[in-house]
Amino acid sequence: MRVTEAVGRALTALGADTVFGVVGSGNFHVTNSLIAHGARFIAARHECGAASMADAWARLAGRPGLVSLHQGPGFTNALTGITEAAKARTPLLVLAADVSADAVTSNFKIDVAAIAAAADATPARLHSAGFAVDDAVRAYRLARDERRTVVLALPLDVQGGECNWPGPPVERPGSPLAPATGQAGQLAALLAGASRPVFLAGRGARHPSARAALERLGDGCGALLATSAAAKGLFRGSPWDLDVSGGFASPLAAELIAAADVLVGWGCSLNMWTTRHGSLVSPDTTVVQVDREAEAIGRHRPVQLGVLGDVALTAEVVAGLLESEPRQPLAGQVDAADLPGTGYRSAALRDRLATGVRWRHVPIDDTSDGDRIDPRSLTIALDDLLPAERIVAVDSGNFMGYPSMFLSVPDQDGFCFTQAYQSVGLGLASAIGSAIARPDRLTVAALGDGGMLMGISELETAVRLDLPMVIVVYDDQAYGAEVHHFGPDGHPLDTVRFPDSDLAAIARGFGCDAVTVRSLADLAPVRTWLEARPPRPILIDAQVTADRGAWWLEEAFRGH
Ligand SMILES: Cc1ncc(C[n+]2csc(CCOP(=O)(O)OP(=O)(O)O)c2C)c(N)n1
Ligand SMILES: [Mg+2]
Repeated sequence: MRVTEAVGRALTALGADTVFGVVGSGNFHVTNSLIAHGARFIAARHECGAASMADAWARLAGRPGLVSLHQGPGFTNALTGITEAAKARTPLLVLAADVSADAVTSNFKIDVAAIAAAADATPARLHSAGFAVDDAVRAYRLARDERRTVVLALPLDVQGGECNWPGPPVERPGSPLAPATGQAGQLAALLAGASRPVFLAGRGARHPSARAALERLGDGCGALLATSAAAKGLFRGSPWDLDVSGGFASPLAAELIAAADVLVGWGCSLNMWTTRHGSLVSPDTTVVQVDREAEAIGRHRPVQLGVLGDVALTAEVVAGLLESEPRQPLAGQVDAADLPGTGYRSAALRDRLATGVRWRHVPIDDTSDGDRIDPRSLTIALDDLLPAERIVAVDSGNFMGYPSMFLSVPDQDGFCFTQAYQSVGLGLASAIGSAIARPDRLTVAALGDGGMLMGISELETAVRLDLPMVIVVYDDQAYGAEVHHFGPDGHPLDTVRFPDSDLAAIARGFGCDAVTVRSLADLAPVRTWLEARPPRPILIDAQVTADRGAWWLEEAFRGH
């Protein structure tokens, strides 16, 4: 059997059913082999878009995404998207064609493994025709089981070789990592004695089973429930949900998190973003980190207790320990979650959260002037207008807090936040990947004008695929992040300001519906579009006010 045939057969047998890419001669046969064995191929218009689509798709599908690339420039074009995926620990298998071993003078020759490693990805290679299936299966499993972005180089001479089909790969499912008894007991004791426990759930907790286990444990010890941005939505619907911790935290959420006496990170790195450079962790707080990877524990900040274990399983085990020695309810009260003195929870706090924890509860001084719209009012109006069953995909820039804070999402699969590399320009492609992964939901891409124009080639992909998605552009005709960062010091800003480009007209040219929005009344066509849901995107070119930088921006620049 030809190697490309065997590799496609093996990968689809492992469950690879969706492949993103741009096809050239080097990945033509392997892509067709994947298709022949049942995979769906999504042709992107730029390799970086293909990588970001696959990244978002994998985050929502919960299994490895596949990217198929031509050798040389096909691979390097994809590098920013690959780096984002690698830094976010997205399970991704990049099939990167490569020159033959003897093609030392080829224009396409680069050191694929060195570039992959330099971008935080894991290099792998088809070493020979005889071992090609083994190499491909190992690379897929590494991506899936270790949540790695693996770049599998496919040399053309190996691709063209012949091999024997070894039969479909045999799977041996692993079991979740149980916490050590001593560590689980220590955590149970800490939570039993906590007056104001707060859980911070991160990317490693993005699963309904983790939510169920954390809610059970939270009920047992009276914890308030927050997430990192990567896990936004996980506790949606719980009366104890504080939403996102960090720069995007609402004032009430930040106040409550900062007053915690025990803070437990669950599959959460507790990095500078989630802790607001540590300011959300008071010096007296006991910090605990639960993670299934030893090197993650204490990596970003010191912790008093590290628990090595799977999030859901550890929460179940600790909940069981707490339940075997329950707190004593006060006389006459039956709902333990309402008990004053039961951890952080009380009836009064529940009422305070219900009316004060969301950003839209915080009054704003609307800066809309009829010609330009306040991005906060715009986003609140969209939150009301758009169906609740949604996925919000956010690009990078000054604008990014508005959708992150004012658009609610239904669960842990409602927010696609490709910000591990802080690249501008990935948002549209990650929205497309989200829309493909979850056609049952409305995908909302939230972009700046800079990010929109950087990734614009994928607008053709969204139109070609008939994707009914909403693309909101917070259009300030500038790289606003830079304007607000450097402007106050009097620096010249000509390099980061642009003349108006009519993004609505450009989008119509691609085949989208489009509307320019200067006031809330201009959103009427969006309502009509939502009622009709035509099989094409609608782009909202929102001419936003930009008198001052967003309040999270200074926070962000401290991290540069
Ligand atoms: C690929 C890349 N290039 C440059 C930057 C630096 N940068 C950060 S935010 C930003 C401005 C983005 O402009 P826009 O998308 O319009 O969002 P705004 O800040 O105006 O809200 C730039 C250039 C980056 N993060 N990534
Ligand atoms: Mg802008």
